[in-house]
Amino acid sequence: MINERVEGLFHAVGGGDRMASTDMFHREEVQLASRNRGMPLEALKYNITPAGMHYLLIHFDIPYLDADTWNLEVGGLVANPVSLSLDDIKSRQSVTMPVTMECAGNGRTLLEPRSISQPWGLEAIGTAEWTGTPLGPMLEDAGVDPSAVEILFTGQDRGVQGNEIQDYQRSLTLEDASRDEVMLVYEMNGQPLQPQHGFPMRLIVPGWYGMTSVKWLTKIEAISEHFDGFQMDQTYRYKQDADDPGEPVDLIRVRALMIPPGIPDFLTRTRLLDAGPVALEGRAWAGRLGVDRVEVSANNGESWDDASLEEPVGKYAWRAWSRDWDATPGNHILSVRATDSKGNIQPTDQPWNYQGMGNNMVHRVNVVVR
Ligand SMILES: Nc1nc2c(c(=O)[nH]1)N[C@H]1C(S)=C(S)[C@@H](COP(=O)(O)O)O[C@H]1N2
Ligand SMILES: [Mo]
Repeated sequence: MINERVEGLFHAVGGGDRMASTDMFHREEVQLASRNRGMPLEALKYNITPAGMHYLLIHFDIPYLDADTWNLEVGGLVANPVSLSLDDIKSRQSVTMPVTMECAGNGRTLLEPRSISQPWGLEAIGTAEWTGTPLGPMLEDAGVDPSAVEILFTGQDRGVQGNEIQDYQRSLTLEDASRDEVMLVYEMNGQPLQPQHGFPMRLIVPGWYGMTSVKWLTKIEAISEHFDGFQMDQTYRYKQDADDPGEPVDLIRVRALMIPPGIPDFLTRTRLLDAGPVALEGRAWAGRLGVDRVEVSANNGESWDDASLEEPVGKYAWRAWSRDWDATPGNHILSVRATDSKGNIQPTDQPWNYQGMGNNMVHRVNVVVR
């Protein structure tokens, strides 16, 4: 379908100023938060996140799709355009891979000021075991023309964002789309995809922030130029202000999260612990890279101690970390930070940007010990 500009149809509570800088949340943000749940951080306990605890991010509506009539068009600059049924795709080579997926907006509400959008704390994360077929061999069978530079992925969902009526679409360079780990998947944790996770089929691009893994996939096209659609060139950009074209948001940045220790206070979620030894634990990941180091601080970052690491759950999945702490009575700020295999370390200060993307600032947890 055609994309179309529409001006002045919708009026957001945030008005023209799409930033907020207090703990007051707009109704629109709360509305998005109840549609797009996060993974409760206690679920960091699992190697593979149970499907019902994995985070969700859906821009428009969840389309109602019938697997019997659904098909996938593979076309554009290819020698052999095809229309594939779900059975056609299931009859191809099958792979199962654990992948840690994170929304690019994870950590957005911790930025000051924050961009008005899906108001994530730190829960836009999950690791699922995805089953499907590698995309590369399918592109080979289609016979992608040498003049093609990108592969464009179109989802069935349609809506309005930034005054533009659009299908949800993202592209990858031919090189990125052809990497071994890129898959078209029809199962999550051994079950058919749930409607909200892209039934009957979605793309999974390990190592990239989640926006690239297009759900409810209906079309794959080889194209001769960079795709400049809304979800590529208007949003998912590291921008400093509204007019800055910015740089594209792409690979997942290194991050560690802690399972909140002790028990929570219902409203504030501040943790209550008894004095004595506490086993602090959590998970760390770095997208396409490995996690080389995780450190924990019990004095708000004045000093850091190395945590021990378990083997990663998969090449593109998180690894568990743990460190014992001797809790003393009083209020403490616990912190955790990770370093990736290229030496990138999580920042102590916010890596602020206009859209609230890629905020991998260290995780801090307030605890009260008695
Ligand atoms: N078609 C379509 N695909 C989509 C989206 C969407 O809104 N529509 N959201 C993207 C974003 S921003 C993220 S973070 C992931 C979330 O995948 P999940 O809901 O299965 O965790 O899906 C991506 N794929
Ligand atoms: Mo996302």
